[in-house]
Amino acid sequence: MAIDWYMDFVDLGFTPSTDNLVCLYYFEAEEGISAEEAVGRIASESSTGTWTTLATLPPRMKDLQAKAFAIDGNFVKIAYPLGLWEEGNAVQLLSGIAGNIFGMKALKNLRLIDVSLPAAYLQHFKGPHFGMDGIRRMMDIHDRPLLGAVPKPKIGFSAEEHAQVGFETWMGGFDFVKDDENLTSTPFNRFEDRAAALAKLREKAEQITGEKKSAFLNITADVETMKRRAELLADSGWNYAMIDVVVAGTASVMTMRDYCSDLGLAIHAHRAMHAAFDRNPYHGISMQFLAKIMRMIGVTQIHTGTAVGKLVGTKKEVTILADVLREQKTRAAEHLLLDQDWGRIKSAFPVSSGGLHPGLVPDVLDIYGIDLVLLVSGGVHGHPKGTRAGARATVQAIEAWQEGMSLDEKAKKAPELQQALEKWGYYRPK
Ligand code: CAP
Ligand code: MG
Repeated sequence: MAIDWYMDFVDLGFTPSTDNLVCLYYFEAEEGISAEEAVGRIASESSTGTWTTLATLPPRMKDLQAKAFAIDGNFVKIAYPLGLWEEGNAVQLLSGIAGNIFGMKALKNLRLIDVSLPAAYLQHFKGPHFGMDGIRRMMDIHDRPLLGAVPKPKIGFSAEEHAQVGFETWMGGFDFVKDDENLTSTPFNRFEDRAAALAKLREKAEQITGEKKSAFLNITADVETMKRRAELLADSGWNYAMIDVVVAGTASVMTMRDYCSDLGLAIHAHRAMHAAFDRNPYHGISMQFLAKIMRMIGVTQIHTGTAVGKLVGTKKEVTILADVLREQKTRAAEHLLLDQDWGRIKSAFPVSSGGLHPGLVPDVLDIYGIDLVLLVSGGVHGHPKGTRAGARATVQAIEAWQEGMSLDEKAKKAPELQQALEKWGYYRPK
């Protein structure tokens, strides 16, 4: 009598229907396990199966089983019937396609690369409240990247000191002041104090410059505290809230998406901790999968890397991430990406950050173009003449790129850029 039934989850002649969810995985089977058996185990454990055959099965079982239908070397595509999934519950989806399977003894490695979400599944999600167009209208910025900086050191300023650095950042021509991921509310810099101090100086900077200024204040905490902080932000005239979406968790992002949307707040998503599961190319979950789930839930923007800055991430990866967030449709690319039609779901901005300075701005813009939130932090506050000059130098680097001029050429008439290049040149930090 058969002990297991993994092969029931493999059908290499199967063609997915338009309402199936399809996942692309990279897998490495353990010694002694065939590729077909390995993918059958993945399909089984991520849908309806258990490790052994069962005495009784309800009649609907056949219709709910996932099917591994295409094996190409170490890559497999698995189709999941729509009926497996609760409407509008992203957390439940992760418990299936990104759950137990990563710990199976029969696999040496397993990586979830992408999921193709059918219209029938997406219809239960709202996606981003604003979209890139909505944010551009809200900020009145139409022909350049959105620009922000995190006061550095990451944590240590009082609320007043933090707001002063923020003011200098705005006065240098930047649009946003961003909290760092590990700054929430500390005894020396309470969230409420920071929000109030920044709001006062935001008004001053707006009056002086005639430009719209804003901030990404980090509300990350338990959900009830996040709600209170979001209300406070809306009450003091802010239009964004920031959440560390990985550490806060998918469920809380779902709750806060609606809460922030009702308050008219966009969501800046920081991805701290993502590299714990996306850095190993053979195991874990890809960043593009995280980005896709976050767009589906409805963050306004999420960090996607720089390719040239201090943190890992290749140019290819960054380009795919930008497409996943910005495009209405993405076309499959072998072993990298699946087809996706976002339908009525709005776009989200990629955010490029980490180890940037004016000398690297053209490289980042070559990759992303202007539909981008560009964060330059150490590379602004470390400018020899201070924050305001550092922000100016960054704006000048963007202008140079837009004018098709080299930075060295531009620097002849842009002293702040000249000083930045003297300090950092085209250095790529590690
Ligand atoms: C950038 C940053 C961001 C990283 C996160 C930092 O500062 O604020 O947290 O960009 O990485 O603390 O490092 P610098 P990613 O510009 O001073 O490096 O955007 O890749 O998620
Ligand atoms: Mg940071």
